Amino acid sequence: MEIPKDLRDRINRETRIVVITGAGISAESGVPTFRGKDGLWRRFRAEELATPYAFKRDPKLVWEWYDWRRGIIARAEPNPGHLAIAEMEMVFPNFHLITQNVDGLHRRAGNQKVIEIHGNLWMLRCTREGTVRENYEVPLKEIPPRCQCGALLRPHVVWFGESLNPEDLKRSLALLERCEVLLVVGTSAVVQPVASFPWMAKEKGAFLIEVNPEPTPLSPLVDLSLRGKAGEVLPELLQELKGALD
Ligand code: BJW
Repeated sequence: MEIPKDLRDRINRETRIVVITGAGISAESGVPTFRGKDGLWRRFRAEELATPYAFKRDPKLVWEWYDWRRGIIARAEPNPGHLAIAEMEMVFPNFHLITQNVDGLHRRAGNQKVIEIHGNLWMLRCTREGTVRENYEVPLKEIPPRCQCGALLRPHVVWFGESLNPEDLKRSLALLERCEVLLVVGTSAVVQPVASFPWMAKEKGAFLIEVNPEPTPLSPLVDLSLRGKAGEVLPELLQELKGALD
């Protein structure tokens, strides 16, 4: 891989780099993505389960889905794509990561400057009190799990039709406004508002890179399209970025 000169010219120790990731970064760790052929659980699509309406109608079904996913993620390990992004944080002091993933694998890989913009499935929230606690029980003893107060617990994640945490959103928008290089990895770029983030960064002059084996609605916008798996492309890209510092 050789990166274009206009990208190379932007790279120095101070370059403000933002990475946005989606489910594709964890695919090589064995975590199923949401859309495409891997996206089905039983006969349901994510859009039918990741909603407050689905939870209200059938909390047991929704929790069975999360329990299944927690089981897979508990056995999964960060892959070379996660590790390359963790190393980027060490190499570039002005690096930030915005992930749509709720699996926690970026933190396990070593990233600390992470905004988990759709939440984290190892955190549970009381539907009555709003209190949040960690829970790593796999499988869950009780489905659906309950708070000591008797109310249902729900995953501390953002479902369709729900607002994102305003503080996370504000921090993300501030990072996008100032970033010089935006790397978008493993997302189908259809779920809002994150799908709009690259457009905002581009408008402010960022250099956009996409890593995905498939084209997405973002592909026509980007300056550099790297077609391939994150676990293969990102370690190479990291070497190129480090090489540009010499
Ligand atoms: C690889 C790979 C490899 C494979 N290497 N790559 C404006 C217009 C229209 C609609 C809306 C709008 N604003 C809001 C909406 C409604 C809605 C929305 O966007 N709907 C669209 C589907 C149309 N958005 C919301 O409701 C959001 N809330 C909001 O905006 O509040 C204000 C508001 C509400 C209502 C109306 C208007 C305003 C909240 C969205 C929350 C999304 N939640 C989920 C579940 C989180 C919890 C959980 O995980 O259980 O988040 S849904 C699911 O999709 C999950 C993901 O984070 C998200 C994105 O998916 P992602 O990561 O892109 O995965 P995939 O599977 O789609 O793609 C994987 C990609 O990887 C593919 O491209 C592969 O090719 C690639 N790949 N292997 C690299 N090895």
